[in-house]
Amino acid sequence: MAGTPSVGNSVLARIAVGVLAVAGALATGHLVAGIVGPNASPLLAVGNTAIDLTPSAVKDFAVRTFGTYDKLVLLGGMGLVLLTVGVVAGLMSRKSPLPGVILALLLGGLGIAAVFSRPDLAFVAVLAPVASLVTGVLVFHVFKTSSVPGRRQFLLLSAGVVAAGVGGQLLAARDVSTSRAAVGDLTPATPTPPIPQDADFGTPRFITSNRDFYRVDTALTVPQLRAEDYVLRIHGWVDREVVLRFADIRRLPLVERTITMTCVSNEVGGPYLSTSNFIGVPLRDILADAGVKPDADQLFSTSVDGWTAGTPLADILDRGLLAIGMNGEPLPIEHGFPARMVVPGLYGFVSATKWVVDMELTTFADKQSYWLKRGWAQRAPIKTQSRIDSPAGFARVPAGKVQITGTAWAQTRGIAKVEVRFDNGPWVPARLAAEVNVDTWRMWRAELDLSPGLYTVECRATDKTGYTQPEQRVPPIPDGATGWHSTIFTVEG
Ligand SMILES: Nc1nc2c(c(=O)[nH]1)N[C@H]1C(S)=C(S)[C@@H](COP(=O)(O)O)O[C@H]1N2
Ligand SMILES: [Mo]
Repeated sequence: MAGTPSVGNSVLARIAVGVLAVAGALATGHLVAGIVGPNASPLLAVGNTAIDLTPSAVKDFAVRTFGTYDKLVLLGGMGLVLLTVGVVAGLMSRKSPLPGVILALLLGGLGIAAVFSRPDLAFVAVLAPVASLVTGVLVFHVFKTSSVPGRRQFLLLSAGVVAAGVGGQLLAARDVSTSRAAVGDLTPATPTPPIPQDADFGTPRFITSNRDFYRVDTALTVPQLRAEDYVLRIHGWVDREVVLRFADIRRLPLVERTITMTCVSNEVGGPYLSTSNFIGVPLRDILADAGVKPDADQLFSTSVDGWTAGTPLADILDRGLLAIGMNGEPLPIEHGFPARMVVPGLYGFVSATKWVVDMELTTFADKQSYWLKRGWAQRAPIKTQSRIDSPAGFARVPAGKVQITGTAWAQTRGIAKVEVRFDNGPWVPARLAAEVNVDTWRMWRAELDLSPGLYTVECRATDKTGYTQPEQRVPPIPDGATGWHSTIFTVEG
């Protein structure tokens, strides 16, 4: 046979076998994961483990460079590497399937190890990487012992691979959206007061739509947790453990609160803040049932995906919310369905655990949360800040009266004053929109007659304690950025 120019030995055919093995393995794993637990999909399990093991500096770089697409880039990169390895193994498996089989065993083993390391996966989840491993081995083995695929066979198998992948995706999404739809509208017993007309100037709107609400989390794909399966355990330094299911929470008197959430990684002028009417139960009420022992000073919360946050108990008891709704609807899946925490005035990384399933009453001395271990602060109240929303950077506006609009926030303290200045000139006060409550952002607007030219406008806010945000720029790590936001624009002649 050696040297015979048959299809069976062509380089292209060997490459096809390698690609088919890798793609087939990933797709069958994804399909099985659709049934046993979406995050068991080998690519995702390995990717999520990689994210948790990645040094913070690399993670920061990835987020800065790829923004919201950082996870797609990671998944795509992993896929490319796997395909390349598959191609190499395909080429090497010319005489014997052994290189391919070894590759399948190694990668399958990696998937199995990753699944075991994920806190959100049950034992059955291991079936997903096992399915991948078996598929990989079979593809290499079958195509060596019989013959490599003909074109027709290859097309059929490729179609099968795509169908398995898409099927897995549909299965994963089906369950939880059905569960969320079944929850229906949420009507709070104590609604938030209506938002006054003059709370915003049009853009951005005072209430952020659920779709536009910023999103930040470490999850490679959104954790899929059905309301029916949801269990929240409250334990640690309590008189008695409390276990709440979703139905239990829903039956409690629901309150609604208008709150502006902010991410600590928001740069000066950045987009990571949004406002919503959150519906839920005050954590104070839930913790009263558990009876918190006096020694506890931290509420250590854990998400179904293993992410953790440590929140000062005092803030939790004062104004912490176990939220199940946003703007009248159940929480969107990517914002923590079926339940999350929200604590106004604290950055999300120390307070806003999504898909929260465990709350342990403990001390800061005893337990360290996810980002604390990675160099971020333990205490992280939201800093007084302001942002210019229009004109946009480098915009050209007509001469005459020029409108500068923006946003300011100092959750729990409230905004007292916002000022703007042009080209280092004197500070002039902006007009503030109606205040909704001290836990929300406040819109502002300044109108000035400007002659044609290039302008730099800056803004700064003062909160109700009399504190004015400082000029000095500090980066987000470890406890939030500071500095005045500025924008350059042109007034046309
Ligand atoms: N499970 C989980 N919850 C999480 C996070 C996370 O990575 N995983 N990120 C936190 C951070 S840093 C922020 S700012 C908020 C963002 O909430 P949002 O995505 O609903 O805006 O969620 C918090 N809750
Ligand atoms: Mo955040």
